[in-house]
Amino acid sequence: MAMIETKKEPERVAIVCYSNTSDEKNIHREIELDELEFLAKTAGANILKRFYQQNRAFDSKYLIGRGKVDEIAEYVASHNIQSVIFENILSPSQQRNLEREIKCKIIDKATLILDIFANNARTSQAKLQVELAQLEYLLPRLTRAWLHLSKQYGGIGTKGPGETQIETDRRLIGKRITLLKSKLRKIESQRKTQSEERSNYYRISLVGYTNAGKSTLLNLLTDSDVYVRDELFATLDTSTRALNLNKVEKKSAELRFPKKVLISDTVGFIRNLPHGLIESFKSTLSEVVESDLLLHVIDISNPEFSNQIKTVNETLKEIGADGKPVINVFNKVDRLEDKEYVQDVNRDHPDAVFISAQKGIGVYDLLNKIKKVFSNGAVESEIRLNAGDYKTLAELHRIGDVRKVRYLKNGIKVKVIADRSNLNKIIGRV
Ligand SMILES: Nc1nc2c(ncn2[C@@H]2O[C@H](COP(=O)(O)OP(=O)(O)OP(=O)(O)O)[C@@H](O)[C@H]2O)c(=O)[nH]1
Ligand SMILES: [Mg+2]
Repeated sequence: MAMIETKKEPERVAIVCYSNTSDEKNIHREIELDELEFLAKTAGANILKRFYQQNRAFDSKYLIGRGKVDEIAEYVASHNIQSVIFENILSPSQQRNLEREIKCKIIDKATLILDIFANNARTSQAKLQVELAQLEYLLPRLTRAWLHLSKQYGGIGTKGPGETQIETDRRLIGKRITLLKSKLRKIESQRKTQSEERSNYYRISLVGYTNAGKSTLLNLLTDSDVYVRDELFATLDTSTRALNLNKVEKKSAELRFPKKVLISDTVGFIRNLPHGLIESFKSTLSEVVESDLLLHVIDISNPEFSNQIKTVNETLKEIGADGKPVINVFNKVDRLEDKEYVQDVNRDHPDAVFISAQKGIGVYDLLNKIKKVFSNGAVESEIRLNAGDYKTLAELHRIGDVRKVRYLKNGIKVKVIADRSNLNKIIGRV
């Protein structure tokens, strides 16, 4: 029997970006719209038109000007557009006003990202986190009009919370939020136990802008098979694997650390990530916060990489993971036509490593660099711990090379070689 694949038609979409700064050459406008278009495509949209408005007084009713609203409405009507997606975050009332005038589903960037997250969540933790973020974000937006529209149009922007939940009243949604939070707390405490078991390990996290190649690099370094896609937010769950640093020849034989190394891959960051989302993903990201070293993966082939670095650094600060040792890993060098470009970038980032996670270029450089961080940034220090503070002693064993331990009547004296910033954290505490 012949099987005919019937594929759902992609939703017909127009995208809109509003900016109140002037941008003469329109560089940013194109870049912002490119990224929004990539997000919308990931969610299953067919983008037929871009609208842009800049350098115009802010209109609290529609965000964009009335004239632009009419222009979009006309296009939507004549081209059978199903949704209009805004790069900007819309207030609930702006969304309602726009929906009324443009007469189709209006989606903002936060809703779009939540949608992709809902599609990509695999583990129960990720699913709970996404549902929580959706409910908290959508709660003030759950109006009759929105309900009506979401039923009518389906597709992007309506992938959950499930209709049954939408139909219950806000009090029930409030209850659901409380339940989700308590479930997440339980998962978090389990994770903490797991994390304590891991305290004998030196921990590395891959961080970076979405689509930079973090998962590809994890696979390369650990011979794993985690999900890789040319999509934004392909990864939502944290995967942790053992990393064998001794793939590299032992040159600095006198240093015996780190003994056991774990490396984790996690959700990527993006410009203007809605704050509530970061909030609800904090426990996924706690792996990053607890790491001893971060590998910041950067897509060198993306012309926006400098801004992406900024975004990542800001997000790291927001989750409380700044100030850790970081190696900047410029990835996708195989995509560069101009090989001298690497040298230019290297000049601005002298400590960076240049690799292709896909082609396996530069891996040994990277592994050596990781070892170097352990040894170069390392200082020898004598620390005095309180008597019986075996927990800190174990931590010192984990992060460094403990050379000498003397048990005194009133404390423990430890001579250790370890990375300066990791060591300072411990010294500041004891
Ligand atoms: N040409 C080239 N492509 C790469 C390289 N590394 C990764 N890619 C591609 O880039 C895309 C994204 O890779 P991922 O590893 O999924 O990126 P990620 O940072 O984990 O992305 P998210 O999980 O979505 O945030 C995939 O299509 C990869 O095949 C590389 O070194 N060279
Ligand atoms: Mg990934």
